[in-house]
Amino acid sequence: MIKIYGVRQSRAMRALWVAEELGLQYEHIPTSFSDGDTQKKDYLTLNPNGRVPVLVDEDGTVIWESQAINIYLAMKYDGGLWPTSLADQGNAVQWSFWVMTEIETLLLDVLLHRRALPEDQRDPELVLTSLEELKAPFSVINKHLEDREFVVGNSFSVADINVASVFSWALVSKVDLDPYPSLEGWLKNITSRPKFKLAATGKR
Ligand SMILES: N[C@@H](CCC(=O)N[C@@H](CS)C(=O)NCC(=O)O)C(=O)O
Repeated sequence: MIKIYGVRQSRAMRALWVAEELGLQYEHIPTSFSDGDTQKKDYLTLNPNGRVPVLVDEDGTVIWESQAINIYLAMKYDGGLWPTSLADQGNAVQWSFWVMTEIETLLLDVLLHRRALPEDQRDPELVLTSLEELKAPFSVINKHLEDREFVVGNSFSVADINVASVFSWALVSKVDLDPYPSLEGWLKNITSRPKFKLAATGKR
């Protein structure tokens, strides 16, 4: 059976979301990254980076990097998450790289320093500079979504999951999305899917 390693309060949630959307049978192994589980010898043979998530497919294929796992699952398992045209497939990869390189680190700083870290370890200046830097890429996707319902093509795909799973940190950290109404509307729509909630909370 497919195995997905990583607590759901981590980037493993992304892989759980795809697995749920595809209706896959899988085993969730809630490996924690805060109590040393990811540094154990057996785990490091799966992912030498010592991070979650990791996917072990039923044929033994091992994939790490959350967005790569999602693309792999969408490509392999029929469920409509992998776009059909080569152009849309290329764009799905493009937006997945984009969200990781242009958005993720900055938004993680906002999440950590506005919400996740203990108050005495937070740096409000870093939040302000990160939010400033995010204005340009936020405007890029806001414009892209002005005349479309989904990130790629005309239907929900792995591109929506990969981009929304990073942008969901903006919701948790209460980033003001009013200046980006298309982004905000799309994000609310995608994160209102029952399988998003199930992957994030474990509750139906
Ligand atoms: N780029 C990687 C990042 C993975 C990552 O940093 N995961 C965190 C949890 S969300 C982790 O395992 N951290 C453990 C550590 O840094 O030691 C991905 O998207 O899969």
